[in-house]
Amino acid sequence: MALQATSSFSIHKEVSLKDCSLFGAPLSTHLKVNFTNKKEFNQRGALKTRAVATTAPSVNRASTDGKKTLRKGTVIITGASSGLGLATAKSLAETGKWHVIMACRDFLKAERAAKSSGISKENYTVMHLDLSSLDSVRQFVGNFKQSGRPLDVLVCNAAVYLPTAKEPTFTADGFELSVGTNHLGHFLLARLLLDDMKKSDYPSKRLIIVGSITGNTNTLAGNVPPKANLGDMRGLAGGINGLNSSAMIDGGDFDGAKAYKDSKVCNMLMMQEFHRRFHEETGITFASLYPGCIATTGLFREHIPLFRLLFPPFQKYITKGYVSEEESGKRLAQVVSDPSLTKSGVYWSWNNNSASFENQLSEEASDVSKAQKIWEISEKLVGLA
Ligand code: LMG
Ligand code: NDP
Ligand code: PMR
Repeated sequence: MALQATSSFSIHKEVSLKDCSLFGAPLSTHLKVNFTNKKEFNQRGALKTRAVATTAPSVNRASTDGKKTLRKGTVIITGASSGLGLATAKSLAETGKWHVIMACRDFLKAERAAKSSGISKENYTVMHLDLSSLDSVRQFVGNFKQSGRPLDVLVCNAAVYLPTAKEPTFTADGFELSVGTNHLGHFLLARLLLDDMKKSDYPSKRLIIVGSITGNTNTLAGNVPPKANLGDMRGLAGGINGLNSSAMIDGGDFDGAKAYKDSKVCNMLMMQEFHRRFHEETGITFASLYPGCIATTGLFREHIPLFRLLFPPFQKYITKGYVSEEESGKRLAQVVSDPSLTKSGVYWSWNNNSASFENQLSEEASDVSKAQKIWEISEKLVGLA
């Protein structure tokens, strides 16, 4: 069965209403739920087991009481100036175990956001990154490498959503803005930073790409029109530039909401393709997630005011899919650092008790040949092949 989250309908035939949580009914038992015992899996506990196995002792530093402690991890979070990214940065920073690189397009906004959410200075650094420019992505990678910090976890979180746009807009390199930013910018970033992650001696290295329920057509939310559909990817192959090709991946007419959902499908497919290509060789954990419906974030800034007014109560009281920014940040922080979430190739979701479980992706979002094809086309578009 393909329940996307407890907070959503599955549209699978066998699922009855009582299996769904739209109206708060309990989760059916065949859902694989991962109840994490936080005390059992705290970072120290993980270190004890890992310290034996690791061959890279520099991650362990002797503390005053003679016990070894894990060095502070370094995590890059794109789009950490608001919403989910900011909440995750806060959640990780306040553990004192992470240094967060806030990779943001608006330096001042990010600094202000970090300060006003009370993230202490020693736990974060803001670095400029505009994902809608491949030059900026390369520059960011250069700057990060120069900083001399190791890279332990990369979180591809930033996104734009342009549901009311009548005409496409484009990145500096001429790609339709939502797919160009959410998918292509992140694809180049992750590819260029993979080597740094390989080199890191941290016990659990992770590359996380934020996905969403709305890109998954095996759910009710994924069936609200316009639906994600990459087709045969002729538009992507043509450069999604609206000139000699369509601005849409499938080659169709421009639709901003669809472009966003398509970009999320690309995000989820790329996570799996990274897993297939690099997990065994590098030991890096590749993961994606649906953090819940964070109906109050800046993601909906371009939507009409009436939608912004009604969407949060609709999600809170009707679909029950709503989560606060704080709760969503805790969820993503778990995928970054929880020692029990090290499985690679997984798309995580949470049930109503906020317990994580491995969710099923839609047919398209788990299509191996599409993933391979997008990888190859994207390599060409961002200048890697
Ligand atoms: C497209 O439109 C746009 O064209 C495109 O530009 C882009 O924005 C895209 O996906 C993004 O959407 C989709 C459009 C058509 O959807 C809407 O316009 C609906 C907006 C819904 C958001 C808010 C709904 C507000 C409802 C009122 C709630 C008020 C809150 C009160 C809380 C108080 C509680 C005590 O969408 C469709 O075509 C819909 C097709 C899907 C049909 C599924 C129908 C299932 C119905 C499920 C429940 C709906 C509510 C029932 C109310 C029950 C009352 C108790
Ligand atoms: P927000 O708009 O609050 O956050 C998006 C972030 O991305 C902002 O910090 C924004 O920067 C940044 N960003 C946008 N464009 C660029 C760019 N060109 N370069 C660098 N950064 C950029 O939205 P959310 O927090 O809701 O979204 C975060 C992630 O969560 C996205 O991947 C989204 O798809 C996903 N998601 C969200 C859901 C929700 O319900 N909100 C549900 C499922 C998934 P700035 O602050 O400068 O605008
Ligand atoms: Mg959707 C049944 C559960 C459910 C869930 C969990 C979401 C999540 N949505 C659900 C249902 C519905 N939505 C229904 C029944 C409708 C028709 C009334 C509906 C409509 C709707 C709109 C118009 N929903 C939306 C929109 C948006 O513009 C949002 C979007 O598609 O952004 C791409 C959105 C979302 N609904 C969600 C989530 C998580 C989103 C937005 C964020 C995202 O996927 O990143």
